[in-house]
Amino acid sequence: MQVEFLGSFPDLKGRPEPILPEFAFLGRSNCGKSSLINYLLQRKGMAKTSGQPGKTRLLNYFLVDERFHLVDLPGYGYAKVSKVQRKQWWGLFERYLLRNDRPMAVLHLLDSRHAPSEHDREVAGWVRESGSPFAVVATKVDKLPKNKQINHFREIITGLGLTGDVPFLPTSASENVGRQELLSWIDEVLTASDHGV
Ligand SMILES: Nc1nc2c(ncn2[C@@H]2O[C@H](COP(=O)(O)OP(=O)(O)O)[C@@H](O)[C@H]2O)c(=O)[nH]1
Ligand SMILES: [Mg+2]
Repeated sequence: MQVEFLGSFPDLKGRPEPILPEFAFLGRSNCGKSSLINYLLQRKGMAKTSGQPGKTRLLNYFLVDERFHLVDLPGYGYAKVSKVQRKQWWGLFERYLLRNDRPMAVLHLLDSRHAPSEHDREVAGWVRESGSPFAVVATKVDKLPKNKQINHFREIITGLGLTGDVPFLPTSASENVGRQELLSWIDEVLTASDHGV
């Protein structure tokens, strides 16, 4: 896999031109987004992982195999930020998701151990509203006992009100679960967009 970092952007202005489809990675801070991106790309330090949530405040763009853009969005739901900043982030997510000036798809990440939060549900609403193809990704499944997984998955599915046609992808960046499924879904979306869908 060939990966190139294209830059970090504080806002929608100045982003790479919408020539290629882009895949946005979105999730609550600490849900495992940076780890999942690094796992997917098989690059340790591509997206910054950190124990300090709320660190990534920019839209980070990567070019993958000269075929699509991967966008690492700031994590939401981190408590220790100012009201003003929180408002700015929410504005940014909403505009990013609803702008619709480019072909895009969304991977909405949720930590598989927790039921969806109010924020998760709000974001899920915007994702649906955007009309973009999306998949829900349950992260850190290695932290769940096997016999409990199905209950946690169900909690996420019903909590977000997902319909049966929404791909639901269980993953673990640390135990190598779900990478092929993620890549297949991305490939499916790219193939569909090649055909003008
Ligand atoms: N056990 C386990 N821990 C994970 C996994 N993915 C991320 N983590 C841990 O969860 C914390 C947050 O991960 P990070 O990728 O920085 O989350 P982000 O804030 O959403 O980007 C870190 O301590 C990671 O090591 C996983 O698949 N399994
Ligand atoms: Mg991160």
